[in-house]
Parts: sequence; C-alpha cells; structure tokens
Amino acid sequence: MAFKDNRDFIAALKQTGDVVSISQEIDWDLEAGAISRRAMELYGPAVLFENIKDYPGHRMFAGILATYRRVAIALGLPPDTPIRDIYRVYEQRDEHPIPPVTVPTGPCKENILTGDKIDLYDFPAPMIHDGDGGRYIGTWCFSVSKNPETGWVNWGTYRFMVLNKNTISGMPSPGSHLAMIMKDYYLPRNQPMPWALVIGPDPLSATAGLAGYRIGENEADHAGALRQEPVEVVKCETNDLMVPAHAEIIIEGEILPDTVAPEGPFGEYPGYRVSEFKPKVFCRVTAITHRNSPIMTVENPGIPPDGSSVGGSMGVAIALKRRLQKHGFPVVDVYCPPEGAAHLVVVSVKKGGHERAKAIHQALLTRRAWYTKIIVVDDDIDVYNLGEVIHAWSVKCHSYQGIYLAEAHGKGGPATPAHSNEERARQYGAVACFDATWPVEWPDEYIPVRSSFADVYPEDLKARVLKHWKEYGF
Ligand SMILES: Cc1cc2nc3c(=O)[nH]c(=O)nc-3n(C[C@H](O)[C@H](O)[C@H](O)COP(=O)(O)O)c2cc1C
Ligand SMILES: [Mn+2]
Repeated sequence: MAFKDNRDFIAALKQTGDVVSISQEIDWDLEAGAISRRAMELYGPAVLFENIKDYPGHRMFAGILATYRRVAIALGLPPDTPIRDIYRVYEQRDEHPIPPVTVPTGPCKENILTGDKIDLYDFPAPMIHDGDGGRYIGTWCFSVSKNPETGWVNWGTYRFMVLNKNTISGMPSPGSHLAMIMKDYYLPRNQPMPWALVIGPDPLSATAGLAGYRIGENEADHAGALRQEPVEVVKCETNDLMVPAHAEIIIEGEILPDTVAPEGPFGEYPGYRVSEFKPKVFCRVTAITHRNSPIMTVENPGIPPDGSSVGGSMGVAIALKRRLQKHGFPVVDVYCPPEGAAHLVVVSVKKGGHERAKAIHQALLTRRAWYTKIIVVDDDIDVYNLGEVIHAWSVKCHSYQGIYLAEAHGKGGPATPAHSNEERARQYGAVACFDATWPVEWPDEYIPVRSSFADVYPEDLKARVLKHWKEYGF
C-alpha cells in the first residue's frame, strides 16, 4: 500500500527514526531553512516543524527525499535497501503506468478560499536561504498544466516565489514541459494558461513530478506506477485541472501569456546560488484549497544531498538508461550519484572501448537533462560504489585519448556553476565524457589483472580464508 499523503509517510518515518519533529517555535524567516539545510548536510533525518512563528496551526516538512533511506521507505522497502535495489524497483515499477482515478472530493477541499479570502501570506512560505529573492511557496511541489489539444497533462516541479497576496512568479526553464505547453498552445492564442500548484503531494507523486519524462507523457500515470496504485484526483474549484485529493495545499490560478514578473535569485541544486533576479512567468491566484492544519512541504536545495540529487536523480538516470538501451548499447547500469548534484552520470557497459564510449557520449548529448560529465566504466565496476568509480576513472581513463569533449545546446542548466552567465542564459554548455573502460582492440593478455582478493587468489584458498576469517581474530 502506497502512502496516500505525507501524514502517513511521516508516521512511517517516525517508526524508523528518519524524521525529527520540532515543537519549539521556529521562524519561517531563515531559521527553518538553516535547520533543514544542516540536517541534510549531515545526511540526517527529515524535519517536521510543528510550531512556526506567526503561523499557529500550520506545519512545515523539509528534506523529504534527501536520503536513500527515505526513498526506500517511500517505495515501501526496508530503509537500508541498497541503492542498486532501490533503482531496480523504481525502474521495474515505472514500466507499468497506472492512470489516476477521479474522486468527488478529498481532504484538500477541507478549506476553500476564493475572492477576497485569498491571501498567500496566510501560509508560512519560508525564506529558505539568505540571499533568496523572496519567500518560496513552491519548492517541494509540482505544477499542473494541460494542453487541451492533445490532452497531455504535465506535472513538473518548478520553484515559485510569492510576489504579493494573490500573485506568484515562477521559473520553469525554457526547456521545461510547462514552458512547452505554454508555447505550443496558450501563447499563439494569447490566452492565460490554467494552472495549479500542488504543495504536499504524497512522496511518490512528488518523485514523478521531479523525474524527466518524455514530451506527452503524463507524470500522474507514472506516479501511479511508482505507487502501484492510482493517484486519487479531484477537480480544481476555478479551472478544469485535476489535482491529488490528499495533497496539503492547492493553489489554483492562471499563468499570463503577456506578463512577466521578477523571480530569484535562489540557492540552487548544483550547490550554489547562481541565478539572478530576472523576469519569469507570472501567475495570478484564483483559489487556494487546503487541509486542516496544512503541512507545507519544503525543499532546501544546496550542496548534496538534497531532494533533487537523491529523490530526483533516479528518474533522470533511468531515462538515460532507457535511451542507451534503445540505441542498442550493452548498458548494464546508469547512476547519477548525489555527490554529482545532477551534473554527473556513471554508465557501466558489458563491452566498452573508445568508439563505444564516444557513441554513448553522442547518444546522451541530445537527451534533455543537465548533466555535464559522463563516466563510462566496464561492468565489473559497481556504479553505485563511488570509491570503485573514482578508482576506475583515475587509473583506466587515458587522460588524452580517453576524454571526449563536446559543446552542445541544452547542456548545463540555467544554474550550472562552471558555465558563464552567457552560456547559462542560452543553455549552451559542454559535456565531457571519460572512458574508463579497457580498449577493445587490446588482446586479452594486454588487459592488466586487477590486484584484489576477488581476482588474484585461487577459489579454494579464498573459500578457506573466508571460512576462517573470524578465527584469525578479525
Ligand atoms: C526543489 C526543486 C526545484 C526545481 N526547480 C526547478 C525550476 O525552478 N525550474 C525548472 O525548470 N526545473 C526545476 N527543477 C527540476 C525539474 O523538476 C525537472 O527538470 C522536471 O523534469 C521538470 O518536469 P518536466 O520534465 O515535466 O518539465 C526543480 C527540481 C527540484 C527538486
Ligand atoms: Mn513532463
């Protein structure tokens, strides 16, 4: 049974010690941000703030999927499930989409605010990092938009900042699906785009909102896949969009086709504050619905780990793996390590070599994702073990012949720290590929023998050593 909401999920995290509930009064202005950031940097528990200054009756939940323990729990697996097994379960479930089911009403309708009752300042949108451009109401959230012509309903996680009591600015990047639907349908007609922001979705619906699915794919169906049961959705009050019935807060509104609004800067997922105060999309709020004692979900991006480098990276890795499989590469595993902050991809293959690594580089260049470095390893390297990956990269990658460089459009996001302002603005960057596989043209006897317990001792001797290991005194 999937968690229907964050309340069930928090109860499960309490059982395993993966959440800390803070009952002392905490300020929404930086204090909650400082606490949640430090908890993440210590690979510590998620944080439930139960007593927020100025906001009696409101709660905040931060650092939701910033450890693989919490990802495992969200998937219904034991908390100490190895990352390899978490990936396998995710990948298998994701292959069987389950569309949402419509229900007449749900907890997200416990309070309905329209007209003069709309006031975004009634909610504890936090000032997350010092230096942010404002209070961010949308971080661990997803935005719903629909192309009426094709029926495509997109859920995407983008950040949204409060401008005043009933307007919001947001920064879906030009390559995002929200921007695509806006550009394909609403801009040519000069019509406002109906919009809903889902705050506090269940953890696997949130995961689907972060993952990079293909154009036209409905994330709601993938949320159903990950949950292994459909998401229950209800109709918005002021538009026809459908939103998860068990979410905490729904902001309904429209994104205007002819207006921009200031947004940013914000401390971002690569671990740096890179963005500037710039004109971005403008949203007018038409209704807010919320549960009693709502729990505002918050993501505090920064140096790894965080929700995008952990919870959000699996979907990207699996999409890249599918792409490589489609191109016929003998790919074994693809992993985006949190330490790479969505900029590093590790690929293992059954058979490598310079030509193959070069072809993998080319095949991945055109995939919409913002990594800038690829390491290709042989399949005797465990991609989920960064120690093994760095060892292979250090000693097997030829520092001249084994490195491929390409400049490319869409590589590096608007927040890639290594890129210049100009490159970021154009989303024109570069991707380096490091071939850490053995050259295929080497005859077998050229391949150096790995000096490890597993590789250089006879089987019967290894068995004897293992059998007596404890007796030796280890
Ligand atoms: C906390 C958080 C904030 C994010 N903010 C943005 C953002 O402001 N703009 C953006 O384009 N992507 C952002 N992303 C990444 C997107 O969620 C990701 O690219 C996703 O695939 C977008 O959905 P789409 O593919 O349907 O456009 C964010 C991710 C996380 C975890
Ligand atoms: Mn999408």
